[in-house]
Amino acid sequence: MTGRLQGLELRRVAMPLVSPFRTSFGTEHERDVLLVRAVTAEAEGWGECVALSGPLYSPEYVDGAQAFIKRYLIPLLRRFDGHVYALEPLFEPLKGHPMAKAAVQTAVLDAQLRAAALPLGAFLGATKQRVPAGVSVGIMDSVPALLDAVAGYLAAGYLRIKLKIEPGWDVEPVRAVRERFGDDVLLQVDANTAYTLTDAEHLARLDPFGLLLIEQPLPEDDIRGHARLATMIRTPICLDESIVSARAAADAIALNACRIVNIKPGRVGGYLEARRIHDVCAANGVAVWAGGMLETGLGRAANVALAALPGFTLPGDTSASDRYYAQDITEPFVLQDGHVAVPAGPGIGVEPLRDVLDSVTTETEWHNFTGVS
Ligand code: SMG
Ligand code: MG
Repeated sequence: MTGRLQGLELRRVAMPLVSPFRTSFGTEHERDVLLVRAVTAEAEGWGECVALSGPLYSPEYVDGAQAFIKRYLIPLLRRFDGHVYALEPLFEPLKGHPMAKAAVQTAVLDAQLRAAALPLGAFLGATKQRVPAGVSVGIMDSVPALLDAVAGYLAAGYLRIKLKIEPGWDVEPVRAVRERFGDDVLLQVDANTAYTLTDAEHLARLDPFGLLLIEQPLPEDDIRGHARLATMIRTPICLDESIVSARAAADAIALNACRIVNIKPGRVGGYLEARRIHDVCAANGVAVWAGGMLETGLGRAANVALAALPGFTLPGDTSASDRYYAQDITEPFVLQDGHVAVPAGPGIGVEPLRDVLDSVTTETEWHNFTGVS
């Protein structure tokens, strides 16, 4: 699995969301996505950069990721003709920018897997053909609006509900969802770093509701705080933003800062590192699940393949395409019996719908690598 790169396309697409998505750090109305297309003589592959428009979830943002790829990764790629694993040491001297690196790595991986006729799931070690789907529900203006949204998702078949929370929108929405839909619904919450350790007593008020987990209550670098919080509340702590590498996962587990880990390949530099985090967690008996960054079908396909690995024992944020998009840029992912099918074809297993892709494209740049010795 090697292949000289003939060039790289950077493409920006603007995808309107079916409804605004509000978290503790902001509201998304439209998804401005950077796509990377890697072209070799044998095949082409796609990678989706999960950076948001602004640096609010993590330090990266989409314009910055594109600039970083252009200025720092493309010069390295011009001479690259190795296995995708060789990209990691090539990119390693450049600090940070995991989402930009992941998008490029995924595009190259997809091209190499397609050339080798190997599905991404098989490459990673997937053991399932379909994965249980959860859904992430944004902060709403009112509890009745939230209950309507949750009712709709449960009727569609989602197997787990995640509520976004923040100070002022936590205990009451959780109580209301439990009262209306009962104790059997798999329910969890995600704070996106909105609390501090001084909120421990307040967060303990979530204990009676039997949540699967509370995701990233404290700041990204507050591992010790999460370990302390874990002794003060009964709800299991899951880390998202804090888990930036397999080493960070090993440390957080050793320090008892989390019992569960959310894995997002973009946050950790790609699917190779994501696979290592899965392995570290599995070796320590820590459950993992697949996170999401409102991906289009291209990014979703790869996430679903990852979620099919054996350590992914909790439903992920691997929703159907129509959770976010009326028109996806691939054939839509659909919910069947609360599950999403793992693509069976080579690489990520899906193709963009060319007309749709072109209709949402706002900018394309082609970087040609041929003719370079
Ligand atoms: O793709 O369904 C999805 C999004 C799931 O809540 C989600 N993602 O912190 O886990 C998280 C957030 C990050 C993105 S919020 C705009
Ligand atoms: Mg999260």
